[in-house]
Parts: sequence; C-alpha cells; structure tokens
Amino acid sequence: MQRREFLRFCAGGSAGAVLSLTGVSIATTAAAEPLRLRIQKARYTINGAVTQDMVSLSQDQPPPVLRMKQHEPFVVHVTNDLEDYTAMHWHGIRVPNKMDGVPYLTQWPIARKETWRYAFTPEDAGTYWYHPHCMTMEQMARGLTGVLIVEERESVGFDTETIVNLRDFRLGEDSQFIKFFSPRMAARSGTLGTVMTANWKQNPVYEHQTGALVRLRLVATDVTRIYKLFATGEHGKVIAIDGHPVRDTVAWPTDVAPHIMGPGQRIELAIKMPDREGAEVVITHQSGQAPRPLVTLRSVGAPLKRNLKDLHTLPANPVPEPDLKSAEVVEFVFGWTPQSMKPNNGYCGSLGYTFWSIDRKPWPGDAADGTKPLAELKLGRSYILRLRNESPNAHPIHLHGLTFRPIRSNQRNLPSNWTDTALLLKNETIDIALVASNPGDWAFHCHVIEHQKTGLAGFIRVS
Ligand SMILES: [Cu+2]
Repeated sequence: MQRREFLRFCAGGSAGAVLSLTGVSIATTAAAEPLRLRIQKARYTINGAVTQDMVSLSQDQPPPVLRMKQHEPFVVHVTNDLEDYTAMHWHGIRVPNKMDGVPYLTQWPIARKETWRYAFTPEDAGTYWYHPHCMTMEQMARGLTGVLIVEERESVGFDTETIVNLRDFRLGEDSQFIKFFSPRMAARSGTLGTVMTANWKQNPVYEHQTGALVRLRLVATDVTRIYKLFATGEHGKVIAIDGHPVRDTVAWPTDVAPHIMGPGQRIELAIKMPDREGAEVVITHQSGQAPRPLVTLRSVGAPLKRNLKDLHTLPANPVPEPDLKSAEVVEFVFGWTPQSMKPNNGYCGSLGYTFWSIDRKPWPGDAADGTKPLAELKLGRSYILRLRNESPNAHPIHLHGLTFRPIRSNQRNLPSNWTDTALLLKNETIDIALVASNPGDWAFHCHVIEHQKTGLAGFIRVS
C-alpha cells in the first residue's frame, strides 16, 4: 500500500500527528504530563556475557514497567530511534481504535526519528503489557516487551509486590542472538528460546519481609513459549488472570496441575511469605525434563504477622456483561493453510512464509490491499465467538480492543474471568462471550509470533 492510499484509508490520519481520539477528550489528555519513550538499541548481560543488538527503551535496561491509574488519562510519546519501522500496542487495554498501535489497520508505521502520540484512559485495573506490532518478531525477540500496570483506585492491602516479565531469548553459547525461528518449527509449535529469563535475569531472587503479603504479577511476554507454572514453598491465592480479577475460585497451581499460560497471558498471585527467615517461594516452569526455577522470593528480617484473609477482594472491572440469550454465534476456525503465498507486510516485516490461516484463509499481510474483516459485529450487541482449533498445536488467540470471557470448552473447565487472550489447546474449541462495545477494526491473531506472521491473523470490525 502506498502512503497516499494509506492516508485515505485512515480517513485523515497523518504520520506522527495526533489522530482523532474516540472516547478520549483532548482537554483531559492535554492536562496529563506525557511520558516519553524512545525505542532504541540496547545491550545487557544475559547468561554471563553482554548480549548486543537488543531493543529496549534505554541503552542498558529492560523495558520499564509502565504504571497508570484506572480512569485517569495517560499520554505517551513514542519515538523511534531504530532503522526499522515500528508501532506500539497496549495489550489488553480497551483503548480507542486509533490508539491501538496496529500498523495499516489503525495507524501508519512509525519511521526512524518519528514520534507517535498515544493517549487513552484505562477503564480496567490490572496487569497488562506493551510491545511493538510492526517488525514484531525482530523487535520483540530482541527484548521490546514490557509490563503495564493499571492501579486500582484503592489499596487492596498488600505489603509489597513483585512484577515479573517472563520471556526467553534465542542466544548462542556466546550470548549473541541466533536466528529467531526456523520454518520447520514455525509450521508447528513455534521456535523456543534458548535462555529462559525473568526480568532479563535467570532465576532472580527478590527479598520480602518474613511473613509479608506479596502481590506477584507474572506476565508471559515471550514470542513462543507456553508456560506451565507452579509455586513451591508456600500456598497462596490466585487473584487475577489476564488482568482481571478471578470470578470463581481458581485452584492453586501445583507441579501436577500447573497453570498453563500462553504468550500474552498473565497471572496474579497473592502470597504470604514463609514465616521462617531465609525460606523461599520458587515460581517454577514444569517442563518435560526437569522443572525450571524462574523466579525466587525469599523471606528476610523480622516476621510480620500477616494473613491472606487481611486482603480485600480485588474490585471487578467495568466490563459489559454479554446477554447470552440474545447473543449471535460467530464461528472461526484456526489451522494450517493449503495456500502458499508471499504476504505483503509493507514496512512491518514478513517471515517470508505462509503456514497458518483463520477460516482457511491466510492473512495476506498487514499492508495488503482490500483486506476484509473476518466478521462484522454491531456496536453494543452481544456475541458468542466460537473459536475452533483444527490443528495439533496450541494457539493463544488475542483480540484487541474488546474484553471477553470463556463460557465453554470442549475439553476442560476454564476460569470464567474476563480476558483478552484465549489459549486454544490441540483440537480445542472455546466459546467466548462479549459485548461489541468498542467501535473500530480490531486485530485478531495468534500470539505465537511465528504463527501470526505466517498467516494466523486478521481483524474484526465493530461498527
Ligand atoms: Cu498460533
């Protein structure tokens, strides 16, 4: 697509300028102090040596945790210091469509030295994250994935918290990047990283006062890995999944029944630190060979006499409840594609292959002309989206701009909390329910980036 055509397509938007702010008043956003982020090359010591050619928001640190307050305007200016184009997406936040950061669908890619202004008011508190939606594989694999916290209006009663960005890096013996994917694995479960990290470190230890109440926020920002998480050393409570408070009691994850969390998903645990100084709680990944410790919490100092019962319940977020009686069912099927084609991703990078599809049509590319929505939903109506995986591989299916909840699976009992990402296991069908409450063209894709970038992507229109 040419720049001229794109501008027409965007109905008056222009590169580097402020687009119309649906649902956000200019007056309120202008009053907020803008945050300035600069996407740039970085280096960091991973696995004993300095990894070069990373991508972050400073030259020597992981992307920072962004904090904002529920119902308060947030403004950020994102500047691109890379050679490649970029665009920033706020995963799980119900933003106005123009603020969603999806190139060609909601904005023009951000060129080198350009700045793009994003402004939105988060409606929902919880744990979310941010990442580029252009040159996605290249920039995410090099490090550009960060945690975004929307704080509740009132304290829930924790003494302290630990925020953990879980992800792999694909590094060789010398700690330098190796090829991000292989076509063979892209056509299957995806290519795993070689070094598992938490906040870019291997099994970091965070100290908390003995017996304290800790809010532990775990965020899976990896491009491929499906985590199977459990905690050793102490019991606690699952309080939120994918940003939103749990609606029913979710079992504490154990080594035999770990919490399965795909790329893009999050879990929040309330943990009471062990009453004995020096005792540890270890968040562990259950893998085929040996369980892998990811992050450790250690009790230090004089014991606080705290109890999980001291915590307030997390307040529910104001997500509209779908009317299941009147909801129309819309079906989608996710699987391989019989069609081989070269996708047109414009300035946003192609892996050069097509392996996957939605409704048996591979995504023709971010910048392809005449792409049509997979479905058109009427603003304000309730829908059940039937998501059917006809492949043997798992797909974390992410819908932008709208929040939904699973209502049934053909394989298992799912927690019914609100979410933005449904992890479809092998041959699983999950029905999700939502109100089409946010107008716009919303990206709808697998969050295994190799799957997304080789066809398993599309968009849903709400109008
Ligand atoms: Cu997938």
